[in-house]
Amino acid sequence: MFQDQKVSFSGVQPSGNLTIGNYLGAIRNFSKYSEEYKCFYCVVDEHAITVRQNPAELRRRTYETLALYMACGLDPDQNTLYVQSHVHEHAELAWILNCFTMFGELSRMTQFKDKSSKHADNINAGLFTYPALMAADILLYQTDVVPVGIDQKQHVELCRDIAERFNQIYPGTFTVPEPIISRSGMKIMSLAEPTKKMSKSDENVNAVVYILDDRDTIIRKFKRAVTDSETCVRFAEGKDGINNLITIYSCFTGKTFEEIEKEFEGHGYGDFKLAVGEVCADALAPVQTRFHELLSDKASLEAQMRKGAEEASYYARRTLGKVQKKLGFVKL
Ligand code: AQP
Repeated sequence: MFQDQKVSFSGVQPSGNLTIGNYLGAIRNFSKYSEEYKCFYCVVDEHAITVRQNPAELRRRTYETLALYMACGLDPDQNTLYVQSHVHEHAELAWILNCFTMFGELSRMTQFKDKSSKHADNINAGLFTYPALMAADILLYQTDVVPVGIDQKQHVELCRDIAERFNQIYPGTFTVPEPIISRSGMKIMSLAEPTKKMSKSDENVNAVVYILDDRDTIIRKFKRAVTDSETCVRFAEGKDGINNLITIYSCFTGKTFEEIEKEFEGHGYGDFKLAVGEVCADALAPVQTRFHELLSDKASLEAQMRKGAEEASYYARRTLGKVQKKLGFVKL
């Protein structure tokens, strides 16, 4: 579709204030692909409504997520940045792919199990079929690579299975994508319960560092992070809290775990936590400055949304048309 240029696609839900998990696991890595790949990065608002959202907040966060994409270095002239609900082909292809996705496959998805236990009063069909919509997002653009955090790997693998199943019946329809989990895409865990993923929807704000937290808040949250009763900074089984802090420090500094252990030899956890807070705050400061500049100009953000949606629709229409034709839908 893009004359030999490979395609990268990924998305983030505007389902809460974005965390350093979203930043390190996903957004920060997106810009690496801009030179080599044709890139589509989407604010996936349709995914967000699988959990109840406050309409005003969803709207605000949709603008904010787009602004954060740009503040994290995604140039809208080099990347197609857009909002999922502005390109209706996502929902249309999702319905079709639902018919090629098995109940058993969806039942095995870890995220469905986690979210249905968290939202026991609202286990809706959308939450269950979320991976079919995600497959549609990816397959619409004949995507080659999907940069995601490791928590989303299972969904990308299901997307591959769906694409292969569809291609077996209707050969040559979809490119089968690969997930890309970068070193810094390791799972960032909650600061309060380090066996649990850091999530933007966590009710405990002290468990989560948000991209937009101010410096003092970031340092305070790291100071309070749950660790263990030892004092030595080393990565080891059972030391989930310290392992998480070492991972975060490594992601922000590029240092290996061994280098970090050496750097903090003879220092206690207090010094280490402060250092993690400081590198995190330093790295996020320029992102925050740029974010506030971008957010103050809503008209430009809307123009960007419109441009992104037009670009994305052009390609999405082509794939959806091909799929409909292969299925035998009548075209007028
Ligand atoms: N803790 C994390 N560590 C590494 N990567 C992460 N990602 C999310 N949390 C972590 C990556 O961020 C991208 C966007 O995620 P999403 O918004 O589509 O949904 P999610 O994975 O469900 O993220 P959250 O923060 O946990 O959202 P809520 O609380 O709304 O469910 C993905 O690439 C993801 O891997």
